[in-house]
Amino acid sequence: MNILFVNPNYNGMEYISQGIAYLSSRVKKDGHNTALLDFTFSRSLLDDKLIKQAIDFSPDIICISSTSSLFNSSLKIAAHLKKMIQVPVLLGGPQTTVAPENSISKDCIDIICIGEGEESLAAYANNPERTDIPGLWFKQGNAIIRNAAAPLFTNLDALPMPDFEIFDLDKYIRSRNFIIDIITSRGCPYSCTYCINQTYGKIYGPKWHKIRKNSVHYIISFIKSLKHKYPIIKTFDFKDDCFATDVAWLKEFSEVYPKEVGLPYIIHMRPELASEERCKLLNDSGCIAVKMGIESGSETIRKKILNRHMSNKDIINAFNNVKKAGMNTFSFNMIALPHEKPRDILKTLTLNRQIQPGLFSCNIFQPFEGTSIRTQCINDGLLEPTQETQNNIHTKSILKQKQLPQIIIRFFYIFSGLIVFFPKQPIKSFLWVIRTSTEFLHPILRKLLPKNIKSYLWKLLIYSSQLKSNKKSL
Ligand code: B12
Ligand code: SF4
Repeated sequence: MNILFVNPNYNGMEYISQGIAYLSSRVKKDGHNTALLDFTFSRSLLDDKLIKQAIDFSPDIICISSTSSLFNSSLKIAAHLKKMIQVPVLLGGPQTTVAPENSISKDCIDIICIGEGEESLAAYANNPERTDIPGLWFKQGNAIIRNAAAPLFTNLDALPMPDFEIFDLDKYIRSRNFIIDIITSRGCPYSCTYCINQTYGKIYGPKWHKIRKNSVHYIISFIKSLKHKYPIIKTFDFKDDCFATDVAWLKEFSEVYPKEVGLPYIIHMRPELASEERCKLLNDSGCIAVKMGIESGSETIRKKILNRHMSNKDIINAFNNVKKAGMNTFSFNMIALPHEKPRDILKTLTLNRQIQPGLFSCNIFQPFEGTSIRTQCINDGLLEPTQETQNNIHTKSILKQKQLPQIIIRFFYIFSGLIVFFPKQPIKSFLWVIRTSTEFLHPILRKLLPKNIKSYLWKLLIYSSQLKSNKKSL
């Protein structure tokens, strides 16, 4: 069967979709052909060149991978492709997992996938007549066949190595300053109220919260093959929800990685896990930067609204440990959280000011479907149940909160970097304000300017921060 994947990440961030990479390698293992329409570098959802590629491939099925932010783009592409290629459209990814009913209700979608899709897609490709495939929902006339999710596979090493060749990898690597992303695990032991891991927990039960990890051997073999094929790669970016949970794994990795790979890498971790021992293992093996979520500087909001139980002291210690070990830090934050007051936002910015992370991001909170925080927003009268969540993280809050008017949110959004970095890091704070101010002007600027000024400023901020760390040799 010819399987056409679509990455609707139109004009988006240049990160590899690990989901598509794993799905493609899994179906190739069973002898199917795959191709990808990747909108990441495209400036139009109706890109003629890409559409021609799709027709030339003559697919038997169109497989779109979508987050909630990309749902509208996915629908536009699906509707357009359907006019030209009369084959079923299968939509999968976080969007269908968190909002299956809404997703299957759209005319241009024929099948959806709930949860992890490797085995479901392989089963469909091997027998497209079946409608009892675990993990897939099918439209049949006016009826919908809703099959339960496929059982969670526990041995990640049993999956063939992800198919990165399906992407224009050279372009991805160059566009991100020679960094490439990889994932070594699935699942997260925590259950923050705004995160998809809660939904996965409901679908798969407690098994989901027990992290499944690839063996060190599997990961090193994959990285070595990538490094061999693409010697331009300078840094690996591990996109795991929580990279360093398993100390035994980390010890083994930190022995093998420097000898066998020897390139700098970046990870994401919970602040509670940033012990001196873990930080040393990470730093000694080549980790140059650790990204951690602070999310809110108010302990009450963190505990009661976000289900994050670390104290401010834990967070400060975590950032100190990472810095002391010699690595750069990156903090993630959200503003305009439910019931947040201006003084809570100030607490978030003040905590970051105290910590002085190498880089920080501060986005406007969005209540994604399927999360318990969204249900709470609806129950508390802050949100209409029918209100869809799109990607407004840089523009506005969709919550109705009298104590936090949009103008205040915009003020904090624009000046957050200034509050955090000035005067200690004046250039960074200045660049931040330009970047956040242009987010609002982005739609206008995009029409006026030949290039995307926002993305250049953002890259300048990130790379100026990473350059410092990249100097460190292993
Ligand atoms: C890496 C990552 C990113 C990267 C790359 C995204 C990408 N292309 O995958 C970057 C940095 C770009 C990113 C950005 C954002 N992200 Co992000 N990101 C992740 C993260 C941490 C890992 C994704 C991953 O690689 N997973 C592993 C792979 C194997 O799983 P997968 O992609 O889900 O694919 C599996 C299934 O979904 C399914 N599947 C997927 N597609 C398809 C298609 C078909 C046809 C089938 C059958 C099955 C199927 O099968 C796959 C294999 O099992 C996830 C959290 C998570 N644990 O998933 C958040 C996550 C996807 N991100 C999220 C969010 C909110 C964002 C942002 C809005 C945040 C922001 N501040 O801008 C942006 C939006 C970006 C966008 N264009 O949509 C949310 C999405 C929630 C939602 N309802 O959509 C997640 C789930 C995190 C969370 N807290 O809940 N993100
Ligand atoms: S720690 Fe991160 S990945 Fe885990 S549940 Fe919380 S937000 Fe999600």
